[in-house]
Amino acid sequence: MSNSPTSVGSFLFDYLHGKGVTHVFGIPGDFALPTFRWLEQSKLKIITMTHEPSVGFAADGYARVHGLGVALVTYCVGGLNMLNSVACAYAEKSPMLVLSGGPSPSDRRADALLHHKVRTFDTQRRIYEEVTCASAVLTDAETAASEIMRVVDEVILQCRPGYIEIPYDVVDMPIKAPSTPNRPIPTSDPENLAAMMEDATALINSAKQPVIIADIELHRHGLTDLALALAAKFQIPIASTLLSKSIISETHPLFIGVYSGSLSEAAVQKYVEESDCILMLGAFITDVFLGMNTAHLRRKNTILVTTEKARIAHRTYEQIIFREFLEHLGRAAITPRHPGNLPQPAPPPLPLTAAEKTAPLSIANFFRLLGLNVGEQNTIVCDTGDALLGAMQLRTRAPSNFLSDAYYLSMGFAVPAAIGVMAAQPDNKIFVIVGDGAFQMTGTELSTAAKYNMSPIVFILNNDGYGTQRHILDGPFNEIHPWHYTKITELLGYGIARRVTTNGELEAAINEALRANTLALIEVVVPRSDSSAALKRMGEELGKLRDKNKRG
Ligand SMILES: Cc1ncc(C[n+]2csc(CCOP(=O)(O)OP(=O)(O)O)c2C)c(N)n1
Ligand SMILES: [Mg+2]
Repeated sequence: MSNSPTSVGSFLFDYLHGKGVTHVFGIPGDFALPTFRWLEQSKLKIITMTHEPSVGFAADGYARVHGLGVALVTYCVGGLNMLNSVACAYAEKSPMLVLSGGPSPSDRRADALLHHKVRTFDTQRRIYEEVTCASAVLTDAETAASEIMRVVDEVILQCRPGYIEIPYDVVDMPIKAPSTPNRPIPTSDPENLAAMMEDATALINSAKQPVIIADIELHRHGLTDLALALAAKFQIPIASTLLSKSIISETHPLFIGVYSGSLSEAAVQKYVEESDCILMLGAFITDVFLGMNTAHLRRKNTILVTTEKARIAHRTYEQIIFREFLEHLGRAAITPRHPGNLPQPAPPPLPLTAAEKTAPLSIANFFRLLGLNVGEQNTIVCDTGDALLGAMQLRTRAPSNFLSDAYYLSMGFAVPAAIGVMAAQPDNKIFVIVGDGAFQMTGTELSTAAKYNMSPIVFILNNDGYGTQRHILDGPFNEIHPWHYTKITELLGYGIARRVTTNGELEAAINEALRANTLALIEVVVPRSDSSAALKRMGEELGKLRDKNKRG
């Protein structure tokens, strides 16, 4: 791609194609239509959706399993509508690119009162600055190609969203495609890295029970295999977090379970919190990581390394490149461990007994039956609420086949994110787990599954309202209108739907859904008072915290 005549639009989509992008998610509008035309003529496929928040979640879901997701929307009404989804991608480090149509340079000069304009022509870009790592408005065709490359490369490097606004006329302008610059690869400060390796080796070698918490940055930056190799070499057990669940195969012999403070299984919490050397690799130390601040971790026992931070106990090390740290640690003089009896996170689920088949459903049995049916070709996309907390105990079968917005925790993530996952993994059967409340936010995006003949299995956990909120503070505000969820397939004219209230009915519905070559929606009715063990623990811990605060 060098110095050949092209146009801004053609260059943009060729460049994205070269970065491995196969699909773009979007909704058109007049400012974006010319860009849509270039997209349609490119090698990329278009998936048009029903609502911009869903476009953002779809691009994010695609990015989480494929790398670099792209959303194309129109100016302000589209871009600003999508903001929450982009904020989610920013908070959870997902590499997505926002392309927005925009006014032309001559509109800007005339200061016209153009439709969709909010306050100034730059309002949308300025708002996006808070949720992106790089942005550009392509008002000048001469610099458009280098600006596109700068933003896209930064998104890939930082794994955070980027923003490119494309004026509706500039996109058609002819340009010469520049040659792709070679970016220097950043390196660590050698002395700091040597000092850190010495301190890390000493702490690990002196520890009785080292443990690795493998968090999401490993996955985002393609470093999971390096972490896994050093864990295997030195026989150090590994936990994941809610956000990184399944990046390490949950059937790996060194895997001990999902850690999230007191929300974890007791044995996992005990193992991690009794450890005298916790290697937090790529960790976001958020309140969710800390089990809603119920964790008991002592900083003197921790090694924290991310793309942004390197710290051992109370000492920080400047300019340490995460990849180099992992490579060096893998070669360090560390004595391999004999970890002995490790916590067994989730025992293999037992099939239903005859008596259990007619019993009413519970959240625990929903996850048990799911566990019996999840295979290597299934990717699970989870929404916020008990869908997520209950899934903590679910043992997945293949690496990186579980995703959720487990830190930003925006409801409405799962159904549209699954659209992105299905575009990226057409051969996998996708399971969506979503609460009734969250489904009411973006569930109608199943329209897009119908439009593109996708066949997910969507489990709506119907506990008659905002169950999670009820554990924190109950009131009439946690009630929702009870929908006839199974009517949605009728509305769409696509798919099959079942409402199940017993274990046996759920088992039959799952079997039917696995065979169906279409969308299968299963409304799983559970008692209002029921919840997963993790949600019960969260309610108890929050209650204790409230009592403590009341006592002052
Ligand atoms: C977009 C958004 N709005 C509000 C919330 C606050 N919130 C967190 S959980 C929850 C209730 C979720 O209800 P549902 O999807 O039915 O799941 P359940 O808690 O019942 O398992 C709410 C309102 C949120 N996380 N995201
Ligand atoms: Mg609910």
